[in-house]
Amino acid sequence: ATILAACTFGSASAAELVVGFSQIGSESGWRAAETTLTKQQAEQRGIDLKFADAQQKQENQLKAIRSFIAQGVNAILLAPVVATGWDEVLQEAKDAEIPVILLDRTVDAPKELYLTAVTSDLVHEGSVAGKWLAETVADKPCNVVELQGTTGSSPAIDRKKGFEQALSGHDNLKIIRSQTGDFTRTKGKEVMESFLKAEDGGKNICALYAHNDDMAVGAIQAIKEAGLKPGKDILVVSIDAVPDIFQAMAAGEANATVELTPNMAGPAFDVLATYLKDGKEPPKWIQTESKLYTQADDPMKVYEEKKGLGY
Ligand code: GYE
Repeated sequence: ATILAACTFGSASAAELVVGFSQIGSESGWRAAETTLTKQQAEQRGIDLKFADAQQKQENQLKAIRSFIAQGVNAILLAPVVATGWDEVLQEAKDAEIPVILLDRTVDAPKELYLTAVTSDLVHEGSVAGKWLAETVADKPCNVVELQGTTGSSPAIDRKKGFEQALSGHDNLKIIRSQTGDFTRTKGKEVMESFLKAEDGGKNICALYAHNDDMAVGAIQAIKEAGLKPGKDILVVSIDAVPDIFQAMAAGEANATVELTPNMAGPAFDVLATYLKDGKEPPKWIQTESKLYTQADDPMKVYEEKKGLGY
């Protein structure tokens, strides 16, 4: 069922497309940029984007998807807040012949229930961060604290896995505390404060690994308020490469980040147009790049470059 009778299989073009986007929320600077870019990409392609912000609640995403199905949209974009609980609603979309494209996170559901997933290699991101830390500390004993992303989300699960894989074999590196900061600055600061209190004011902590830059920026504040130097007393490595982490790097308060592009919608809309035009199924995974940035990469120059890209 589609909104526009004219928009039947094989004749759909971007000009006629109505796409529902179930976005998680705006918990981080990265996600806000993804939303901005998705709206820009839809605008440029003449796509009518129906946007729904779930305030980080899965039940709101399920409601939004069912509403999109009832509206008879031509396709659905879904950034799934957690990895489980999607099979039923994805089956309903499939039964309604509405293709679903996953953005930036994956789901534990049969692959035939969605058209494709546009994501980075989340395990690889964690291992890039872990390898950087292992090389940086060499064989010095280093107690690591970890701020995890949203509990049950594929990035929290996979970034933890990749980081631990990179640390295996380096017995001098030990993760002594690990807790979710829900990908937000506020929670990242709060949890880092508790880590510092629990670890003798932070004297016992050599490094922080945060699953995203926003939690790292919050934690940097907590480290400073505890009278320690982030980036020196406690090394800081995170993921996303949002502008603010480059400002922290330029100030010597953060050390490394792994880049995640916020432009997931561009590739998604490209494969969707091809699929709707001639039924050509894309691969089930469209992988975006992961690049390591450190203080050696002229952080303020990168900051300026990033400022224009949706941030
Ligand atoms: O790293 C974080 C956002 O799903 C991979 O979600 C994405 C993550 C990203 O909250 O900033």
